[in-house]
Amino acid sequence: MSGTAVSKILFMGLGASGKSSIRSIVFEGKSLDDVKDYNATINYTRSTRNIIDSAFQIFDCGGQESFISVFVGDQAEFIFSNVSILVWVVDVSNFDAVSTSKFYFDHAVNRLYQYSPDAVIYTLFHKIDLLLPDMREQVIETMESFFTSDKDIQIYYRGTSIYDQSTFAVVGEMVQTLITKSIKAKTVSEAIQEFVKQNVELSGIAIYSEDGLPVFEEGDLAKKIILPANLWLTNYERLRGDFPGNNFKTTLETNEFMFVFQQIKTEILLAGVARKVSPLQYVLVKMDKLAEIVGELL
Ligand SMILES: Nc1nc2c(ncn2[C@@H]2O[C@H](COP(=O)(O)OP(=O)(O)OP(=O)(O)O)[C@@H](O)[C@H]2O)c(=O)[nH]1
Ligand SMILES: [Mg+2]
Repeated sequence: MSGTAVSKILFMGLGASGKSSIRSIVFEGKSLDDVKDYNATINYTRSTRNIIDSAFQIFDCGGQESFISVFVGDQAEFIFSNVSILVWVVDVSNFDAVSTSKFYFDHAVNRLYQYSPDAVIYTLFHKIDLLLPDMREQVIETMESFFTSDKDIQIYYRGTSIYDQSTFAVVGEMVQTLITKSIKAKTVSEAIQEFVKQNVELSGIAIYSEDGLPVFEEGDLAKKIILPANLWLTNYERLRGDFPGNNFKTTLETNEFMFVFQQIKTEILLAGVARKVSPLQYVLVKMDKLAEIVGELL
């Protein structure tokens, strides 16, 4: 990586749309309580993360118009260079602000295309919890057709809320695309793929960063792990305090599934899910084996 600048995830969007809430929940382990009050970001904040040998910067840009207009204006080259992912956050509950958001979105996309033509965009229709469940799909559809661009640039659309697992899922998706560039990540990913192929009773394997981001996911049911994994991570410190020692793992059974969680390094959680047709003991042995393989690679 030497010589090349660290790639950026750039959070932009109007004020109070939820950028800093998302950033501090998924990257800084903050709780919902911590982000209840709105504190406007002045200019921008910059932090660096390193997940599985891939370093990236997170820019959280203040959304007040006085700031955004400078970001897409005089500071554009600095802000929009070396960007891997632009995350454009739209507050879906604030209908009045949508056209202003689109106005700056267009400017931002032009700047992105100019300074980081290979970047992709995630447009988050955020605070989806504030819409009636019946309305959500249609609102997202309408917004999608509004937040388009004539530039040749990939735009993904997601409905998100800090009150469910959607923010972790979508940011995990982003981190997955960023880390696949590192050799270590490739090796781990191949090892998990191979393991899932050879052990069909495991229907999903996932590896989570300490913040609860799914950085590897393999198998049909891997996405089901996210909620239990985050609950587990939330309580891990306390559990660990009461039950010290190595090889600490827990299981969770639902009517249909069996989840196994195992911390392989302090900062990494390995989790697996199996349908309940397989005996638990068997699944535990398999997971031990996988923990050994992955532990050596990481
Ligand atoms: N209902 C709901 N409220 C949210 C959600 N996400 C954030 N909020 C609230 O909306 C407000 C947004 O605050 P921030 O995250 O600081 O907004 P921001 O986009 O960083 O704002 P600027 O820094 O001014 O650009 C806070 O009061 C949050 O509690 C969500 O998913 N649902
Ligand atoms: Mg902010």
